[in-house]
Amino acid sequence: MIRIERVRAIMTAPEGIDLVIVKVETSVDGLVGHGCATFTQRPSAVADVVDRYLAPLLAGRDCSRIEDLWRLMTANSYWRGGPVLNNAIGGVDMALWDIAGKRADMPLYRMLGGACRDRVDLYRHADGSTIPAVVERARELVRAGHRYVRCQFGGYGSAGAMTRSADAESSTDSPPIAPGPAAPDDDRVTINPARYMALTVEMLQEVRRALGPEVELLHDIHERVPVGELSRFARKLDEVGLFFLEDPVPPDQSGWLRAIRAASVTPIALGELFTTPEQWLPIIQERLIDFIRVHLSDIGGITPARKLAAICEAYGVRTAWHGPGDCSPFGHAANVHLDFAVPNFGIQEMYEPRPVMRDVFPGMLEATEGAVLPPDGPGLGVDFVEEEARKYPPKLEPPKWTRTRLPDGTLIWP
Ligand code: GCO
Ligand code: MG
Repeated sequence: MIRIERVRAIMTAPEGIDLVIVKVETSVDGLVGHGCATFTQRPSAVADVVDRYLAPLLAGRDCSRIEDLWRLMTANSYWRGGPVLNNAIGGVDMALWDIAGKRADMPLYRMLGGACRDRVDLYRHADGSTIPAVVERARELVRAGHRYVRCQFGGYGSAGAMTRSADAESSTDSPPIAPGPAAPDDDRVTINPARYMALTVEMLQEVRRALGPEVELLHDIHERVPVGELSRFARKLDEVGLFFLEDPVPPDQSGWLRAIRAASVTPIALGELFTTPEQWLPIIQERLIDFIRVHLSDIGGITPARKLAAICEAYGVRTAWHGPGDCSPFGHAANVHLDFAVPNFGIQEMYEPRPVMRDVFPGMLEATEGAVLPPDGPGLGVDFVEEEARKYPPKLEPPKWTRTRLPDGTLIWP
């Protein structure tokens, strides 16, 4: 039996975004696994759960009993769930799958049933503070081979969108555009939902005109609009023919999906903020969403995500796992392995990493012409150079964009 010897969390920020990596060492010299436990808003809380609670719980146990260990880690706190506990468990879970793949000398997707497709298509973000800038960026992505492009005008909620020169002044208050959480921002940032919706419809129509009918367009509302106004907005977007509209409602307002569905035919992707089955089961069973886009480590890793994918398959819902900048290459790899293995894959979000990431995470999955090919290394297929990671200490400063307000000062509730 191969035992778990040591479990540790390592925080690092090579791109200025705090990442949390979990490293699991085993009784076999050199046999280690890694996982992503990134909760960039509260990284040290996750690291503490890993180091103080999960490490002693797991030491000495059989590393092959992934399902049982997942249940043990989850039941062990008695009160369960939430992004802190789930990320800690999710990071360990990915590391255990990584180890299982290395032992079998197989890439993870082959252990999960093998490839259902030859490549995994990705979407990247075309962001800009003017409509021509968004169109130009979208064109560049298409020229580089992308078939799916997500378009945002002036950041989430369009606070930084410039339509007249007078707007340029206020553009310094612009909220970050993805992978934005690390960008500077403060409480003064406000969003005007009516302006955002009008500008976004105009922007998406422009992009559609410029790129033609074949490119798939996506847009992230990022829970920035009062829920009662979403039906009208979604209906206006119907003529653009979006691939999907992302995260219209916060997790506690899923009841509004029925109204949006009734008003519009635009497909809906939801769930980057979900952490528990109670949040996704009813809306999948009622077919109120077309795509599930949970963040793998936020729901507890690969073990629960496989089950979620299978439930979605039964209801005709496709996957679109969350793949932002605040997700390490281990998290992106876990997404992609599942993307290959599940029949109901929809699309994968993957941000474009900076070159420094290759020094810290050798072998990280890279995209060519808008897609990733089947990874061939065993397990997740990504490595980790701890000494490099230590050169980029975490900032431990929560991003400020969650302080965004409406013009009257009301806090936005994402
Ligand atoms: C997306 C996102 C992210 C989130 C971020 C929060 O990629 O669709 O909405 O950019 O804002 O992950 O930390
Ligand atoms: Mg999003």
